[in-house]
Amino acid sequence: MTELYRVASTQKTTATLLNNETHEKSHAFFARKLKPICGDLVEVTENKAESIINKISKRFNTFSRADNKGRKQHIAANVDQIMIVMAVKPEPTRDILNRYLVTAEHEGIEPILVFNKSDIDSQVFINLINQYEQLGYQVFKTSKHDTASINCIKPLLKDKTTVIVGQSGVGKSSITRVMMPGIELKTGKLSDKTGKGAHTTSVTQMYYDQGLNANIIDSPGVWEYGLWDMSAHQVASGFREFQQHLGMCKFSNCTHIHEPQCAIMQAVKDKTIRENRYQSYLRIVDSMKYWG
Ligand SMILES: Nc1nc2c(ncn2[C@@H]2O[C@H](COP(=O)(O)OP(=O)(O)O)[C@@H](O)[C@H]2O)c(=O)[nH]1
Ligand SMILES: [Mg+2]
Ligand SMILES: [Zn+2]
Repeated sequence: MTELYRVASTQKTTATLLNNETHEKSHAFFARKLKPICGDLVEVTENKAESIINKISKRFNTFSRADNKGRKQHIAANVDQIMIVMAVKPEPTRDILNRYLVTAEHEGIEPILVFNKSDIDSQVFINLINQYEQLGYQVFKTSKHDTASINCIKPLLKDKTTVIVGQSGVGKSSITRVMMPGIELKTGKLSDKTGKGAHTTSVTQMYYDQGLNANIIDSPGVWEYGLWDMSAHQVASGFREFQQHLGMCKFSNCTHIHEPQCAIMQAVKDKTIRENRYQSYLRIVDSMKYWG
């Protein structure tokens, strides 16, 4: 009988594994060309004293980002949800949130938006919260001083694998501590200011919480999040409210930037698409030129 394991973290040629049934921790070697990532389901061969990963199961999706050349770099596999934590302090930028949402739409990862530190100012995010709720996203307002506000999220995590992202200091550890008292997220030190340090992949780590039968994947440094080289069409289809208008532009290859009779630009005029989302779309598409 082959037992299945889930990769909790990887080092150069070894991986920390969690038994898929018992959740017991173990370690195994892998051949470099195999390239397992956090969240992978793997088969292991016991070889004298060593365990070796011999097979990676087909991934149903990946959570990825751009490497420093704009190529898609896989961070974690088989992810159900992404919990995007933002706070009154430090203030988030809208484009980062939208970039995460584009990835989520692409990979079929369910986003959960969390606006934390509401005790400092409960009004500042009202517009943002309303806007994203209207788009159909699950949005929560939390404070670490209000356990009930955090406990509202707990049922969503049950039996799932969730990636948690957010700028350092927004309260990821604080929130996780309330929802999953048994685990302690590591503090990730990055090798450079951009957060794109060489060690970024190796600190991505999956934790199992018995209470919720849930995994949480912490990937410190993902906050400076860049999308890999995508076409305008791919970016547009990652904006949920654009989807119903796509295919209705005069030109089938419309980038929705300057073309005449563009259904997206018309929808912005008609206010069925918010100006700030469209402007964010333009900036994201524009940023793709750096990957040229
Ligand atoms: N006022 C306030 N402070 C918070 C809240 N959540 C976290 N903090 C504080 O923010 C700092 C960073 O929190 P931490 O959980 O380590 O953030 P992380 O870097 O995202 O894991 C700590 O000093 C926390 O006590 C909150 O809801 N309200
Ligand atoms: Mg932390
Ligand atoms: Zn168009």
